[in-house]
Amino acid sequence: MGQPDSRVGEVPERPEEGLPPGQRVQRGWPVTHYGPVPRFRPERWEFRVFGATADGDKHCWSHDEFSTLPYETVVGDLHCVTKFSMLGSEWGGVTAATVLGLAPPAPGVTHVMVWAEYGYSANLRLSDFTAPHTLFATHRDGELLTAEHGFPLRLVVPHLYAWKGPKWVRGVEYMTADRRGFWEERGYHNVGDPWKEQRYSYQEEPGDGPEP
Ligand SMILES: Nc1nc2c(c(=O)[nH]1)N[C@H]1C(S)=C(S)[C@@H](COP(=O)(O)O)O[C@H]1N2
Ligand SMILES: [Mo]
Repeated sequence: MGQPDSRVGEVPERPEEGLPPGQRVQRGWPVTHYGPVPRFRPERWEFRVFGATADGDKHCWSHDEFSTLPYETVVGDLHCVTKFSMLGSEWGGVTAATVLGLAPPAPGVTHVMVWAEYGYSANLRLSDFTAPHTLFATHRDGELLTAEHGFPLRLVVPHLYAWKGPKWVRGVEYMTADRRGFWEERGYHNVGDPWKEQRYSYQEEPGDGPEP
């Protein structure tokens, strides 16, 4: 553990195209999540970057402030571990790289926990988070996200299974050691690469997960 450089090579520069093994394309865009859809209250909403930041401070953006960050688009697929895939969406929003630039992590950071409403979370290797196509999305194919798809903000990590992309995301915690998120604690694979069919935690190999 604690050797992020050795893992950077595993993250593709751009998400691979096509259908990962065991997946199928379905018409439309189903809604998949655990629990209720949160109501968006702009005056209570803030986006927080905390944990092991370079300056030791917590960085917060109100919804108005977050809306002024540069808008960029990436093309990426959504692969649900239940075998549904949606290919070739254009996601618009703020790249993780932008957030990392505004709130840099401390040198020892190896992983991040992305936090959403109601305590949903997903852990990512820092190398997954810094990938150029990892994006906090407000839009898909030019349209604002609907509430059930994560409005006002969701994370998209096109090279991993979609549970790694929290809807209703509220912040990022920089971590100096790995820790399992919501589904990773409930039997899903710690890394979640769909091209390797890393679906369940029993498939994990040494180095894929936090030390017990
Ligand atoms: N907050 C939150 N985000 C979540 C989930 C969830 O349960 N809660 N489910 C994930 C899973 S398993 C999938 S497949 C995608 C589904 O996104 P969609 O409903 O927009 O298709 O959201 C992901 N993000
Ligand atoms: Mo999923």
